[in-house]
Amino acid sequence: MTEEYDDIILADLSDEELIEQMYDDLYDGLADEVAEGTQILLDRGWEAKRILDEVLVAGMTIVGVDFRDGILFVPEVLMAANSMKAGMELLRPILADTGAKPIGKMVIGTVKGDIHDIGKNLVGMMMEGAGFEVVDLGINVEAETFAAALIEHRPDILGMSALLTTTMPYMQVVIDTLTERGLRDDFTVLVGGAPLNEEFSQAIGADAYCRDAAVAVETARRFVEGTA
Ligand code: B1M
Repeated sequence: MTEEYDDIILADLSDEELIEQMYDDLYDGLADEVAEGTQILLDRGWEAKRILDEVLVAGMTIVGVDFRDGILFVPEVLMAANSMKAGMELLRPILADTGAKPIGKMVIGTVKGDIHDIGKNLVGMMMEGAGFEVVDLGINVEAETFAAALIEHRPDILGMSALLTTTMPYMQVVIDTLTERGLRDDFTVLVGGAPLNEEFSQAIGADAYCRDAAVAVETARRFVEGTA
């Protein structure tokens, strides 16, 4: 998909052309261009959530398909991920902007062995936007670290993310650790990530599986309000 970009002026493109170009720029790992395109769409009045869903997440889905099919490899996908993050950084203040008092607190992290963090970051941003205080433990988080953070921060919700079939079972290790410490019932445990499903969530003793960031927000809200 690599093309010559020198004479493309993003601001001169129509919305449709710009989005196509941003898919290409994301695919090619051009972080500055993805950020510029994101800013142009914001300036044209696009809602942050729409840019996220229709441009950044959709663009990353194209990358994911070619990664799966062996057309793209880790270094290229890493650059694509960094480009997506460059766009997300511009959306973060808008998505996280809520004048309201926090309605709850969440500790979130990607489990041990797993370094995928885009989905987790997105969940964190959307949770902040919905009025939650979010403590992000980052990637590759051990059960002990989760337990220590829960004791320190006393959140309402623990959120765990895993993108690999090989790392999702570690969520069970975390839950077992909390159970051994007598902490499990003090928190709502929400889990998410592409390879998970509701059945898995129930099998490991989580409270709910969240298909995406919007579902995570809705589910967290219901648990905090006691309507789950
Ligand atoms: Co990886 N990778 N990757 N990768 N990577 C996947 C996940 C994969 C499906 C690609 C593929 O084959 N099609 C595949 C997993 C296969 C499997 O296990 N079933 C895979 C693989 C195999 C690998 C490596 C093993 C590759 C290798 O080294 N040979 C390696 C593993 C590294 C490790 O973690 N130990 C690896 C590495 C990488 C990169 C570093 C290059 C990069 C990550 C960069 C980063 O995150 N900073 C990367 C990427 C970018 C991907 C894909 C292409 C995109 C993931 C993503 O960011 N999606 C991915 C393919 C794909 O999913 N299409 C792939 C966008 C994001 C918004 O969606 O993360 O699903 P997602 O999050 C969603 C929901 O899942 C949910 O809400 C989010 C927002 O709506 N959600 C939650 C997520 N977490 C939640 C937590 C919650 C609630 C909801 O808590 C309450």
